[in-house]
Amino acid sequence: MDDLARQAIEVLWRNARGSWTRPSPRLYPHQWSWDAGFVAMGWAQLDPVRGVAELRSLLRGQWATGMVPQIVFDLTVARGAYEPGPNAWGTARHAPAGAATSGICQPAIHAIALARIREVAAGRAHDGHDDDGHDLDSLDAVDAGVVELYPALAAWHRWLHTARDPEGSGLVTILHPWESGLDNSPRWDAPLAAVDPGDEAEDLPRPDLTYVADPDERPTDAEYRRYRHLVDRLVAVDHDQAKAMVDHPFRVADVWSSAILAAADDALADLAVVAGRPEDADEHHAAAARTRDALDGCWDAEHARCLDVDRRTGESIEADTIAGFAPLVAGTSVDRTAILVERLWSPSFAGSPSLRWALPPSTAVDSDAFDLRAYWRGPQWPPMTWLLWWSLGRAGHRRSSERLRTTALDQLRSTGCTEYVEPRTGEPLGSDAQSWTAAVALDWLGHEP
Ligand code: 2M8
Repeated sequence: MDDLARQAIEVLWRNARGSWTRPSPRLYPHQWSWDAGFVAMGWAQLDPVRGVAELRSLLRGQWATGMVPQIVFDLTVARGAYEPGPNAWGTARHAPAGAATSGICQPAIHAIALARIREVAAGRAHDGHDDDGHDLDSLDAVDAGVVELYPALAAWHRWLHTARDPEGSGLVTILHPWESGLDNSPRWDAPLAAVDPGDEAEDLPRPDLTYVADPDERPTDAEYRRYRHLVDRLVAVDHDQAKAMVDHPFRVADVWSSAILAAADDALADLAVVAGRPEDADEHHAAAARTRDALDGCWDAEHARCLDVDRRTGESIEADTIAGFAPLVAGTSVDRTAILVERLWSPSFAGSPSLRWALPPSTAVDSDAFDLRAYWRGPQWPPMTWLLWWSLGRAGHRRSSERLRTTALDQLRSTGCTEYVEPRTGEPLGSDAQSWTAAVALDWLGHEP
């Protein structure tokens, strides 16, 4: 077996906690929402039924409103090992009985994941991987999983389209940088700077800093004070979304999350058919189309990028980051796809001669905000490469997508299943056993031509 495959499988098993998987052994000891989506696809390469189980366990934390929380906490983890922990969120009244959760969400990758798991299971059943009919049974079990999970995913999307987009603009509003998943991206610098952290303690607990080699790899204390203040503000309104959408101090229409939702809406339409609800498919496709239109409205033609909108000021947020490629993920016109592919391979992104591997950095290399080591401000992140690879494949740009896949595998063979990568030296950063990295490695290896 390929060494990388062996390593990735070991990481998943090491991080598995029964039917769910922590993102990493120490830094992230609970279940995270969008990590679970990627991780489910990774498990699917080993056993599609285990992939479905990952999503099912995440959904045990789904609120009655439909929201799928960013974190489902493992209450056996030592208090203080991760901050903010379960007690900081004031969510007891909202989370389902028996589950402790945070009170915010993350990008809606889950329907994409479930559709992909089914694709893997169907492919195996078709190829007849084994002689004892196990692959056929596994496809049946995955289909039963789709029937079971489809209503929960439909409710999740409905919540995003209503609670987080009350005007039906087609864009999802986030109330915390953590909701974007790209926590300290330069995209959030201006709206976060406008948040007054009030009397938030100067010496907040930062257990995360003790798990990485260098604190510069993580967000700063100033950012964390604002992160904690935003949590406190949501607790103060008892997580009332309507109130928060009016006066929460951080409200941004996030193009990257919206694009993922659009792609997930299309995937959900396919799942609706498998789930015996074909009549729902049009509604999901229509939602995706609405988002694509809205993303057109966020297009900055001069710089070939898509920009988030600060809902408090109505202003576009100028930043050159990987999120500028949002239309690729959502699906866009042939012309715009071509423009974005050119931008992807330009010296600002994967085409920069300074990069050890020609893969998109999280922030453009020639942007003032670019930082080689700081988390989402420059390093390369394998799951984001995966999203672009997947999107290019779907758009029919096979050469570009295959180039990303093979380069990403080269990178991972050198760095192992690291959380993120210093793009110039190729130094592995963050956690060294990150589940979603292992998962995308397995998915890519499963797609060897
Ligand atoms: C990072 O975010 C968490 C907060 O959600 C953290 O920094 O503590 C991000 O990379 C996020 O995208 C990811 O889901 C999470 C777990 O891997 O870690």
